[in-house]
Amino acid sequence: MLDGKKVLFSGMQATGNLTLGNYLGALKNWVTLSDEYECFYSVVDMHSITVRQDPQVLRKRARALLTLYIAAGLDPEKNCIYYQSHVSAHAELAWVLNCFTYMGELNRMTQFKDKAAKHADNINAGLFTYPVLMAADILLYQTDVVPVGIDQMQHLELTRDIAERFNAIYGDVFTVPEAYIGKVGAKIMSLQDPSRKMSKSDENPNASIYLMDDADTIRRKCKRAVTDSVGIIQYTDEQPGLRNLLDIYCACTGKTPEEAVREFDGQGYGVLKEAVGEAVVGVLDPLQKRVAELEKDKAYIDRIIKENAEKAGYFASKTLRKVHRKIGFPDRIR
Ligand code: ATP
Ligand code: LTN
Repeated sequence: MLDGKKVLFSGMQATGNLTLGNYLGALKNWVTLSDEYECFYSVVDMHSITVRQDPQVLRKRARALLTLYIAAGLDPEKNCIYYQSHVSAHAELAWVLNCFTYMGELNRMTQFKDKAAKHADNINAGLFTYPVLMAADILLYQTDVVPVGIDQMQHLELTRDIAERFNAIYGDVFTVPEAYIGKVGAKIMSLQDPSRKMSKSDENPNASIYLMDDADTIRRKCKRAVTDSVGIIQYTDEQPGLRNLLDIYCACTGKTPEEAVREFDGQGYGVLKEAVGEAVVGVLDPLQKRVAELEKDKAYIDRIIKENAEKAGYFASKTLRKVHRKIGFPDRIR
């Protein structure tokens, strides 16, 4: 609880270009929830370096992501939008939590297994302990709720286990957080292989719709989306490509799958694909315009970055001090 409100924390990595999956699965829900909670939205740039990054590109992407948070509708005067690397308490708490996390637990993380397979030449310790830094992000702010896509559920469970383990030894130090998974758009699949999630690190550019794709590109990608040979528009697991298109359509229009199926009853896939393209353009076009507007106002964004890092740092250091005291680190002499 902060100022009588429950606390929400979430973050995204500044790696690759954001996809429609990131927007519908995470960012869109953040905006919906932002009135109800005291919110911390971090650009988790420290997580990004678990795979190699070009320094200039990383800096640019981090700023673009922070700008996007605001463009998506998060008011930075009310929500704490900041860079993880500006608040050193994240790294400090992560170290402590490393000592309360087991190798076996980290070994089971599917994201680690996927990323290790993908980056076999750079399986660094940071990639392995990535979920511990994520736990630190969340626990530092005494977070109640964490809105994420389904793929992050395993990390959330681990965070809860670490918090409970710590609390069992030292008393109630951390709030044990709950995940918030949105009803629609929780897992948007690749347009080229509907058995895999849409991902910003996919090598095939046609597999993902990027938030900054222009209208024609979006329409073309929807038109080329892999479907099936059944030829009937229905919402079923047996037609995963079609189901994904309907999910995208519903997440963009606010309709239910039943309504969408009724709307396209008896029509061909081409009609649906076209409608999906238009629905996505309808969501992304205004978003891109707001990004362009915000990018012009450098001083405003700079002020947000500075003030919010201070605000986050203030709350984070409170928890960190409590942790230090509980585990027996000597008091500072002031
Ligand atoms: P990468 O593919 O490079 O690992 P990513 O696209 O999964 O990255 P993240 O930064 O790991 O991106 O995720 C940011 C947020 O977006 C998380 O909350 C995650 O659950 C959500 N998310 C990512 N991909 C999807 C998707 N396809 N559908 C729904 N939500 C998603
Ligand atoms: N691991 C997450 C990003 C992330 C995060 C967090 C999400 C880092 N720290 C804290 C929610 C809360 C991802 O890959 N999507």
